[in-house]
Amino acid sequence: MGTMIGAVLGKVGNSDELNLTRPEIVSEIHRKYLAAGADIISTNTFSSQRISQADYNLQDKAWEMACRGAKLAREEADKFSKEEKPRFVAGSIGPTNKTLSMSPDVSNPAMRDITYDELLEAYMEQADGLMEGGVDALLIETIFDTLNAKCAIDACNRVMLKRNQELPIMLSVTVSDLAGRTLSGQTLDAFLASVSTYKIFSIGLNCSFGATQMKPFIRELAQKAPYYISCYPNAGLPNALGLYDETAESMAPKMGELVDEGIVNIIGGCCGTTDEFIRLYQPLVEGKKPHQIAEKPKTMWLSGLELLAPLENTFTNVGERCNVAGSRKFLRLIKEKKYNEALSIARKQVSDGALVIDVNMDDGLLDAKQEMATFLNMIAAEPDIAKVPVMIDSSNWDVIQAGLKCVQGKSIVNSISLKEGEQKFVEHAEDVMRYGAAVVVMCFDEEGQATTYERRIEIAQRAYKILTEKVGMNPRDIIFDPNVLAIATGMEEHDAYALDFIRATEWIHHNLPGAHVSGGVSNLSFSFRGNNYIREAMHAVFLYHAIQVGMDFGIVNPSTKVTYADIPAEELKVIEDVVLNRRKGASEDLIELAGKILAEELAKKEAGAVSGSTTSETDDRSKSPVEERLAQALIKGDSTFLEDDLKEALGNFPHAVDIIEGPLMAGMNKVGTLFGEGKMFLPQVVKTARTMKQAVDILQPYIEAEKTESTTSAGKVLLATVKGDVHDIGKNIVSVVMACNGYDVIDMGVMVPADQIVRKAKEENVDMIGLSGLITPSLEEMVNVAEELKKAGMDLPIMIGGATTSELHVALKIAPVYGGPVVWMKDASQNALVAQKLMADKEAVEHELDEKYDILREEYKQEQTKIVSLEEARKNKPKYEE
Ligand code: THG
Repeated sequence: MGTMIGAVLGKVGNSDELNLTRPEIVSEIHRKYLAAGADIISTNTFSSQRISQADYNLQDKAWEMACRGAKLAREEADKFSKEEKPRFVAGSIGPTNKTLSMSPDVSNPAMRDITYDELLEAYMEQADGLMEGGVDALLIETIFDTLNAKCAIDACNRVMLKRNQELPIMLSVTVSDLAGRTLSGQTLDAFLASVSTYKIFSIGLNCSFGATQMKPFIRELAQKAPYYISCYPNAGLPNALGLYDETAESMAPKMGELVDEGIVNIIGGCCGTTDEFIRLYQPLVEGKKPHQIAEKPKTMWLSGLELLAPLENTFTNVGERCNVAGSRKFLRLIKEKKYNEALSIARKQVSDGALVIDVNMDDGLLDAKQEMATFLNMIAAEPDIAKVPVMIDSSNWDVIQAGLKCVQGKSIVNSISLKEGEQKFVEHAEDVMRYGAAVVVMCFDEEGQATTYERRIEIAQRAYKILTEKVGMNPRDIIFDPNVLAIATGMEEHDAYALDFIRATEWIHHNLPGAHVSGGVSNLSFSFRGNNYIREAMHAVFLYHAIQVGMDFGIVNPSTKVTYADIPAEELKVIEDVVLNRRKGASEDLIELAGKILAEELAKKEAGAVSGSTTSETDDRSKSPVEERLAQALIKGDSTFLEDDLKEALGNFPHAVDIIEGPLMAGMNKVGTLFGEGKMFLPQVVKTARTMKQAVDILQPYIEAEKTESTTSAGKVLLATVKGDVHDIGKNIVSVVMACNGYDVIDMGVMVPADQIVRKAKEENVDMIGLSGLITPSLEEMVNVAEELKKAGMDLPIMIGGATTSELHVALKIAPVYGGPVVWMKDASQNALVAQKLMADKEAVEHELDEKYDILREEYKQEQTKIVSLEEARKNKPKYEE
């Protein structure tokens, strides 16, 4: 058992710079932890990479910071290290301040702040600095975006290869809601799938929660992750003031429970903990049995936001429709850049039961690389699609790589083959592993496509050997595609194609242990284009036989209706004769049958027996009132009927803006509640925000038209997300609501420093200022902004909003340092109302606030004295009671 420390220094300000400017402070902290008994200390290098350091214009010092940070820890660890108690240094690598999986702009979901390659370079520089400084392990921590984490692992592996030295890689994830998802929306088991191709030493959780809240998730990791398990929580959840309530004494028994349950190997502390915590954790692990590593998974793991499992003895259908070469409609939508409609094709496949979706952008007139990235980035913002894994389909390796750089799940590369020789094949396979994917291997080689049974199995066998023995790929991550080719084409040499595919499938299933078999099923029936019934019937028959002998993946149209059992006996006989090549002349019979069926269908259509699509969905919709439908649209983040519903609602409300403040805001609040309860996760909330924005855009012309009646501005508001924080969904909604209420809004964006807020407020002579922030350090920054405003002689009203803000914090910390009114906003729907009150009678509001805050402060003081006296009482407790 080992104990370790977590992120030692706070994340406010540039603490990593201390490695260069005040090394003695950092060394002193390391010494304290070592003296407390830590076996592993982590370096003060959480943000020592050029992306985060650019905030301080210190990007060119990043390497040095990482290296010096490692050296400081190394020196102290070596001083304490004894043979019976060696001390180790884990090089801390944080998530950076940018995310690869989410858009910084709600209205442009395909946008990203940074590219995979930029991040990779920054991580490589950091890992190199850490290794140069002599760390024993690389600790990728506070992971909240799996794509960032995969990029960091990729970087570490490359640097280790370059430096010819292998170090253990430790991963530590932060779950950010009670449902156990990461901030970017992945479940923990989906995360495990995403990193399953890498060599990893340990995995665990840090930050976010206290020990109690983490326990069920640690238990899950211990059960499923085939690595050592670590856990270094915060000192409980931060309270209303952004402070931590747990003490070393109160935390230790909780950490002890994890040890006693045998679900951890490494424990330690994160935000809010100190060396004192480690001192008390140390005895907890002595002589205790460490967690026994879970067995390696015996099935294939794939994931999107969720895990696709178990993939054994089941058939996995891959939706074929998001393919520009396989669907004229999809091609047209991409060409016309109608991405939302293109997304609805993906969504329909998932709701029709596709477990994976294939995406292919190979078209001569498209920039396939660009389109692949755009579409996958757009999917990432659609949780109902992104929950499933993607199959990245291209015959151009650059396009596949571009796709891999956009997905946080464990996806499938479609495809690699031996057609350009063994060296290229190995290179591509290694790329597949370093991006954390599984792979389709086509039965092609230097001589071309395998069309016979013998060639198919010969190539599969050769590829299997190379992949498992030379590349070190897990056979479960290999999917062979023995080439589904068109049959009944009128050419005799094509007659055995399907049967040979099926025979090859059986051989692979029996002779290449662990490997899977897939095929592009719709290829089979190309010669029956236009005759969907026959095509579907042929696919059903083909799958019926191929699945029986081991085909466990198939690229198909998930919306087909014809099943094997539906096919009338006499039709079935003909189709089966063709698919299984049972007799000569069967093809001709099938062609004849197809002609007959087509003629029948035409006759039916002419008779007016249209079986058209059902209208049940529309019927269901019109049953509920429009207000309810609008709220639902927001909750689901679904804008399909938004325009119609809003037009209908316009008839029910006197003003367009009432719809925003009424039903739309009600929907937003419901989303807030669901999020708080862990029933929704961030990407879903982002979708809601986007739908809200779309709704407002639709209403905007009506609001403008109504405005001309009263052209005067209600007031001028300045909005900003404070420095150190990039979250702006809430702020953007406030901006919309305020604008709709007739206010002139000056939105300064995110990461806005105090001095700029002060300057702008003066220049523009605004009536009030709204400060927004989501993370805990923003609380401190808001106090700073209030102080700066006061120094500049201002006393305009300040509105405070954002997830970690609280009325108590405003009362205790912000209001006292400021001369004017500071109002806390529970949610975005309140701003307009409060602003109106402030404009009407600022003094009255101020007076009301003063009274309320006095009461809050008094209550807090009494609460505090209670706590202190309780602690006193505990200390003075007579010995025999213990
Ligand atoms: N193996 C692997 N990947 C593949 C294939 C394969 N990817 C592409 C393809 N083959 C599988 N996907 C499709 C998608 C659509 C069709 C066939 C295969 C198809 N489309 C209709 C047509 O062309 O007639 C649709 C026409 C339209 O809607 O416009 O048949 O074998 N690894």
